[in-house]
Amino acid sequence: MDRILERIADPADLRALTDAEIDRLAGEIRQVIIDTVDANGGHLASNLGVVEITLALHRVLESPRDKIVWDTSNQTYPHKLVTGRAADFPTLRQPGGLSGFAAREESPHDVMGAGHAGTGVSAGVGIAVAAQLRDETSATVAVIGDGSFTSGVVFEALNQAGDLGLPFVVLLNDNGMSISPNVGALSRNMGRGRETWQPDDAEARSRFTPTQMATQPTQPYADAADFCAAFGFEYVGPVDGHDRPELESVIRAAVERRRPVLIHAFTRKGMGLPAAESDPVTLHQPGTAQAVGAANATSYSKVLARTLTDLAHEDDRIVAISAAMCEGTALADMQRELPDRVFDVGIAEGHAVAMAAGLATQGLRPVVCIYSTFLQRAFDQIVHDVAIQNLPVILGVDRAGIVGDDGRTHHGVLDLAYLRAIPNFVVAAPKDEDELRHLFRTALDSDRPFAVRYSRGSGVGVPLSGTPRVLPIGRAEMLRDGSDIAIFALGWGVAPALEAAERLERLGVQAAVVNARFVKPLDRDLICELAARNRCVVTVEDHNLMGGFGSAVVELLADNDLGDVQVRRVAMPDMFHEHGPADSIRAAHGVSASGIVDAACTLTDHAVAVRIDAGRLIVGS
Ligand SMILES: Cc1ncc(C[n+]2csc(CCOP(=O)(O)OP(=O)(O)O)c2C)c(N)n1
Repeated sequence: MDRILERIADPADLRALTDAEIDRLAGEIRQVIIDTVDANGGHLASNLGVVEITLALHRVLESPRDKIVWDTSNQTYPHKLVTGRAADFPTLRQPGGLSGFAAREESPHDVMGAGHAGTGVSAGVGIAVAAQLRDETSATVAVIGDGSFTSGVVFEALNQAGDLGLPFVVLLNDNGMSISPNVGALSRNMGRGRETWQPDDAEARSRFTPTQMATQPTQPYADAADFCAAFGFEYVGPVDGHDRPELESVIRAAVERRRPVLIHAFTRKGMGLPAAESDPVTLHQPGTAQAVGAANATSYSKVLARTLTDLAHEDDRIVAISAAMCEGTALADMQRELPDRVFDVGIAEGHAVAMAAGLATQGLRPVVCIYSTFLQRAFDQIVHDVAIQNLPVILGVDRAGIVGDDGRTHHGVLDLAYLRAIPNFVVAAPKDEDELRHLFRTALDSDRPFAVRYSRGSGVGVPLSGTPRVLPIGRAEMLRDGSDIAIFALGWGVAPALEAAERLERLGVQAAVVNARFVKPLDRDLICELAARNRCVVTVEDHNLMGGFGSAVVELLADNDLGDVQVRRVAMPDMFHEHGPADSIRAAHGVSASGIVDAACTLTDHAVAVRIDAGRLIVGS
């Protein structure tokens, strides 16, 4: 039988389908998503849960004239499939293929790109205001998950939209889950009753016929309605987020109100795939078999969680904080052992850091583990609440560097630039998972604001040596001496730097290799001494060029009258990097052992003449 999906070139085509055809299409969409994620990895459970919401929205609204903003946008696979991208869908998350998120350049139906949670309602407010300014009558709907709804920025947006009385609909997709079970009072109170809602039980479902627009919701939903009313929003719900005809009528009515309306839909994360319904945490974003980092080595996150747990058993001042990422940062491991010492604050990175500052004022030693990319949201709290107060808050900057398939919204290539500019901070990166343990011990011992950045995935596979020890702050580690060139490497960069030094040696070039360990403070004496001696320097890091470790070295040399030393910085160029396997993304920009060799060979000053000719290394003149 021909697939209906093949007939959907544009969302307008959905309106011509019968109910039976639409139901069949929902099944086809689920199957395509399951098959594609199986091959390419990606967000599975979130997408299976929004199939009916997507179909209802696209049947009622006329996208792209009407605007649908997908918060976070990791749940846009069904949307992609019905907006002309079904044929390209097998390329999802592949190099050069479709993004795993909404992407403005991919389709006019992706009115706003995203990847970070909580911004969709604000973008929707901007779009609705723009329509008003232009006297346009198009509708604006923002779709947001209950996990993302915990982001503080959402409330700022609701507050303004309600005040302006904008014609604007927020569709809250409430499945009770963030990546882990959702946390917080709002989720608990608004979600009351979710337990008795059963999408596969007709009798239970009948209790969830949508509240009519003008009808007062009954308890327990009065809480949700009161919450919305306080923000100037009309509350509709809860509605069954898998009952497409019902959703269509509610969305149509809400849009026609031409005022702020919040539709509260209950959905089941992973709907339609029993394995995803019963384990939406694991199947939130299953990966592919492709490993990140050394095979059989433990991940940096897991090593950190183990270390922190061990240290926390001995030191009751240690507490850990996660912003909705207990699984990803592995703090879930610590939570299982020391549940009272780990706080999941929801998708609230700014709050996480400011809360840590508060804890530190009371003599505790908070460790906040956040992915580099999400830490961007807490920049002011890092400056204002941690650094200016000079409080001993430790930032575990997870997923630092290129992360791979999630692409440009998720790469952690800016943290050095924004952290090393902040007075009072120590900023460090370990060369391997064992050093990660020592750096955290050092951070806990230091009584200072301290950030440690580490890569996604496995460590390099070194054994973990005994009890973590305190390292001297600001001291680098000389790994190998050499008289022609000095390679200063940071974190991830150390392993390829050592490999490059060996290859250079075979070419007759003696390279010194230094594990910088600290970006701030830099080891001034060692770096200047080696630079002065070799006159040729290569820096290596998994970060963008601008403001990174290499920039710090160049500044140091200039400030110490070594501005004439030749420097090549191996780092990612000043751009947003696409999705694909992390190693290939880095290698495409010379951030690899070969790239370091190439960079070294372009330095004109060193003792052995080595040059690149037509892509080949030529030793001698
Ligand atoms: C600022 C920010 N912090 C953390 C994340 C990681 N993250 C991606 S999806 C997600 C859970 C979102 O839950 P919800 O919005 O309820 O959507 P669901 O997947 O349950 O449909 C989290 C925490 C993020 N994308 N952005």
